[in-house]
Amino acid sequence: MRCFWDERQRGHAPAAEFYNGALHPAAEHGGRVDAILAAIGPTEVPRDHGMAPLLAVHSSEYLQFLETAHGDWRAAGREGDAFPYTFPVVRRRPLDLARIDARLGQHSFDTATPIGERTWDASYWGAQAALSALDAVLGGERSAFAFTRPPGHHAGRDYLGGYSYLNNAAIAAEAALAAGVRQVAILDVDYHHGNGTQDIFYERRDVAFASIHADPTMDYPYFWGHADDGGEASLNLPLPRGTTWAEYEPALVEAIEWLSGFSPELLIVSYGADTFVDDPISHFALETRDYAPMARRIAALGLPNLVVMEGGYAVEALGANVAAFLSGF
Ligand code: Q9C
Ligand code: ZN
Repeated sequence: MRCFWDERQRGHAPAAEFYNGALHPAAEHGGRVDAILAAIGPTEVPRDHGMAPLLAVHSSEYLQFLETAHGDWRAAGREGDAFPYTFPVVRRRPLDLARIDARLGQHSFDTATPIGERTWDASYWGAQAALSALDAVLGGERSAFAFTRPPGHHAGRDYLGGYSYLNNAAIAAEAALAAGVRQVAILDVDYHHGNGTQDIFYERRDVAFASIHADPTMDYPYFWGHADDGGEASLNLPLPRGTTWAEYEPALVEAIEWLSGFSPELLIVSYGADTFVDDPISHFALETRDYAPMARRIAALGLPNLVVMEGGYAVEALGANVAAFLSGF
């Protein structure tokens, strides 16, 4: 399978994330990169598609914020990665404030997603990897893999969170529509609900979104992904902690059947390996041997498909899990 990756994506190297009242070593760290690259073999450098496909999903104000936030943080006299600490939960005035702390709070929904000096550059090239994998599929490849890192499915039109800055799956979906694809399906199999992707297409039918994830009454991102949540064309299948392949597979079959009801012409898979039993921040119980059957079920939809990388933090098993999944296509 053709795989796309740009070395500039390594520039995003967060040291820490904040939760449970303390700083913890970042789960989405650079060690994931070597684990995945060693397992997937040769990769191709993405083509630069410029800003237009990013602007089809994200607001120009948000993209400017991402590009300038770390510089503004440094100019305010701060060290290290930029973190938000105050959030405009009550929005009674226009959010056109210049102060870096106001802008960080305005565009963030958590404190796990800091902005470093090269976060923008890394995210930009990750999105270009997704667009280049889309080119490969539109050019006749059955499947292609974009090693998108940082991940994307928690990022909305004008917000970051969940280690995600640019929504790579959404950017590829919009680019596919712009290229003449009439109906897109996005299947999200990361452990966490893909709230950003759902939000971006909430009022749309041309991009159907199905997600299988940990029940948000127990797990991040809490405010999205409940069974009764969802827009014009979204399906949420929350599953309990401890879910194994025996319980996961029927949900996957349901999601696939639901998506095929939209007669999609292209499938985008948001793949997270954080459903793995030993994932350090997650609580499902899938095994490495489950990922090839999972992918074969998805491939049986018979659609041209593009896989983008989302989460997966058990670094020792990460390469094997990604390779197993891709082998099923
Ligand atoms: N107790 C992705 O997998 N919070 N993002 C973790 C751990 C953030 C996950 C708290 C989880 C974000 C792409
Ligand atoms: Zn995840």
